[in-house]
Amino acid sequence: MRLAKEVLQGNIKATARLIRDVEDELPSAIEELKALYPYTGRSYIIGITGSPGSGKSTLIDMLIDVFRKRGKTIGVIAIDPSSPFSGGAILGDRIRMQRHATDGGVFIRSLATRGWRGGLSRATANIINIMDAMGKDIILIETVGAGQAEVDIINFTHTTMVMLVPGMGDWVQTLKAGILEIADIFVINKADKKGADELKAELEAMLQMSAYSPQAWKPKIFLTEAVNNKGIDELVEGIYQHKEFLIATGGHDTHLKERARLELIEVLKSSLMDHVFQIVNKNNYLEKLIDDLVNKRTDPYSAASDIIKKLAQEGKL
Ligand SMILES: Nc1nc2c(ncn2[C@@H]2O[C@H](COP(=O)(O)OP(=O)(O)O)[C@@H](O)[C@H]2O)c(=O)[nH]1
Ligand SMILES: [Mg+2]
Repeated sequence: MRLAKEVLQGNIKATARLIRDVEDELPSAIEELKALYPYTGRSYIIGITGSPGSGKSTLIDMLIDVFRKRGKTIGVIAIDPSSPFSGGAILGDRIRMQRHATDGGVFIRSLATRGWRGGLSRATANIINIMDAMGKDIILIETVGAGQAEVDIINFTHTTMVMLVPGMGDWVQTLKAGILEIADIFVINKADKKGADELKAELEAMLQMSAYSPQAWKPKIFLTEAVNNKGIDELVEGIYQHKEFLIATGGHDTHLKERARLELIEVLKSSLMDHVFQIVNKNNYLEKLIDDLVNKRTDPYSAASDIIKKLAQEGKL
């Protein structure tokens, strides 16, 4: 538990080391995570989802500035499909956020979307918890919102921002991914480009057609030019408004509960599967079952239930 202690003191080296150990799935990392858990649940978590190139990293860079001026410490987790399984900051993000690299109040990590045996959302949850325990006031998570795991990550965030840019392709793609429903705030970035106002009108019309209950939060729309540092203060105000709304309506507690539920289920799933694979890999049991399936001596439901019976017999359940 040596690392956990140092993480709690805000030690950057120890934190980076623990994140690496978590990525490498070292058993010792689990012990450190257990020791940190009581100190989690204090950060305000903000998700930014949008297509690659829409300007998420650029916006985060600007948001860091505003939050730092307000005295907040920041953690950033950039989840990037193009990033190799390295754990280091990927080049683009490193360039775009490098002016904060020497600021001890800012901690930036990139996560690859592939290579997570225990699942991307569990990996993200672990890294959120580490930054949270480290004492970061705000954690910003950048995702492209593509796979299911990335949509799941939204369950960890207090405020979810969906970024759009002028141009139909992006708009349709977002609709398809079904992430429209999860937005607390829409950010229309690259407002310097043609079509931003039309996109805003289109969005407004769409929101008007959606049936929000009177008590519910109605998504807000902000126009930004991240690269020119325009519209950022207004957006930050919008984030704070949503935060106030959450606190006033008890959504903050609901969020903690949902986060705890998701974490437990994720860990449960992967530990159960670990046990399952220990059993089925023994004596070629899995291969035998597959053979039985191919030869129609059994069916997937009966085979799965046989595996669960075996788990119980071996005292794993
Ligand atoms: N024209 C314009 N370009 C922008 C704006 N914001 C970001 N960009 C550019 O868009 C490109 C992609 O930005 P990046 O932040 O890496 O996007 P990400 O993939 O969503 O993280 C970069 O070249 C940025 O300089 C903006 O408001 N207007
Ligand atoms: Mg980026």
